[in-house]
Amino acid sequence: MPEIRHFIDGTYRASTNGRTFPKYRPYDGRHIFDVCEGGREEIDAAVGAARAALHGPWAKVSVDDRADLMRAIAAGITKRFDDFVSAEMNDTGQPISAMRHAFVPRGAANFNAFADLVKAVSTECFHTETPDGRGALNYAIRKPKGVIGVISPWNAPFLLMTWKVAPALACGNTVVVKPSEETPSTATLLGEVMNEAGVPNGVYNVVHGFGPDSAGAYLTEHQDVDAITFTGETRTGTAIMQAAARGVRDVSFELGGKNSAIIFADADLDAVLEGLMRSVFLNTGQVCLGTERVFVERPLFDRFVSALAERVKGLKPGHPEGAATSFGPLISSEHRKKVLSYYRRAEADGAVIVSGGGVPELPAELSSGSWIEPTIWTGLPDDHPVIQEEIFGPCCHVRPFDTEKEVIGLANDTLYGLSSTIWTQNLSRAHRMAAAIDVGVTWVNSWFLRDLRTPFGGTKQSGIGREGGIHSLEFYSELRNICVKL
Ligand code: NAD
Ligand code: 6OH
Repeated sequence: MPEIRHFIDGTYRASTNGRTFPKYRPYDGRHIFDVCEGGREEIDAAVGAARAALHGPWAKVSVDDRADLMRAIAAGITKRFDDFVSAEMNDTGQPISAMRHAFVPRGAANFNAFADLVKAVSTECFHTETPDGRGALNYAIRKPKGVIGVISPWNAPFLLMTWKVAPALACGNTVVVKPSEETPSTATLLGEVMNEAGVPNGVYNVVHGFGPDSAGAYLTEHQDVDAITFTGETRTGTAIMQAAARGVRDVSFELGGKNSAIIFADADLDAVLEGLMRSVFLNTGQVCLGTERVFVERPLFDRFVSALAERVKGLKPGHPEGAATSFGPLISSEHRKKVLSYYRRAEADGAVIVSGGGVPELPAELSSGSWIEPTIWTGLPDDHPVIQEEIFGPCCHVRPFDTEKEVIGLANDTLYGLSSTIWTQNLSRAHRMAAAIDVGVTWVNSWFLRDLRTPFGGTKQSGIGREGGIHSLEFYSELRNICVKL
């Protein structure tokens, strides 16, 4: 049985105590490898290596040379493209096309984007008047923040991990990554790319394990970690924030969402359907930006619901490399239990099940995978858990609305504030609505159209801080002011 090891100080190693845990492949339930489970010893070793590199060879690398290394890492990912694609596909079970066209290229793009950005960023400078008339010059410099703890989730593992590692390294920090226990492979493979690119030992480290009482918690508690960047559930963010409070360490949080799509009757219905098929069902609904609440202006409601249900019939579950496959499994049987609990609750509480609602039949070789049906409901009350809680599955509830004011109230009636989509041909209305919906990211007539220079993050319980462009550079560096009396 192959084993996924930690990557510490440029070397792959097992846990000293020999502990491992099994990884089951989501599409057929097969035990495909074991993963070393890190404890305090591995976290200490990784944080120690990161600290030594920070003050050692890495400190001497100029911004230009760091940017060149970022490009070399991106090129290394592209050179090993197929390896990253198959590693991510085995971990997540998602169709290979999503790996090829979205998730793996975006990993490389993250490094290229921050190679550009870190070279272009300026700092403030003020000429300050003084009573003696000679003045003073105030200017700011950027320094790395230090050792960054990176804790990442399983839903788009390579994209989300590199979205943090790339700016952290570009700013001169060193990192210890704790990938999700469900998706350890691409973070591990990236170690080889780092070594080939010539990144000094200790700059990029990976320790595997779980959250509480395991590598995740030990990393966040470690007092030699200067800041923590985390993507995952809001509940986990609360625990990490408590750990970060000791030592007053900074956090950047990308958390859960319960995102809305608001569809006006004047919208281009084909574009809406294409958009919603992606925003509800891409990655089997396991996207933080995904739509689980759909509000449709009443004159379009019936037509929209039946047209969406018709399109859902075109989603084909199957082997991730199957030519016809367009729909993958959920990440694990445990996550399926959670999603199915919402399916049962919706049914028990009288939802109209427009499509799906259960577990599909698959051929014998795939039947032990964590498959689930894409599901559309209508008719639930606004305070129902299906409408209030993040399900993180391939499902949405569709509800009619009559006025802008009403739908703004409905869309904002949530603890979350990550993203929303607004579909209309009336641009004034689109701008008006976008400003009124309390989220970090709004897409008008599109979804998940990303420019890596823009601020990305959530309001309310969807996160703290923004990443992307200058906002990442702000988090991953310390701005220091220097005042020189002239
Ligand atoms: P999760 O919170 O269960 O786990 C994320 C990571 O945190 C894993 O590596 C896990 O091992 C670790 N962890 C868990 N408990 C910990 C603890 N006490 N201390 C330290 N580490 C701990 O999230 P998940 O289920 O892997 O991912 C799905 C969630 O992520 C969803 O809620 C989704 O909305 C969210 N997400 C948000 C964004 C965003 O940009 N806002 C992006 C992707 C996913
Ligand atoms: C969540 O599942 C996807 C998040 C996407 C990003 O963080 C991004 O930068 O595109």
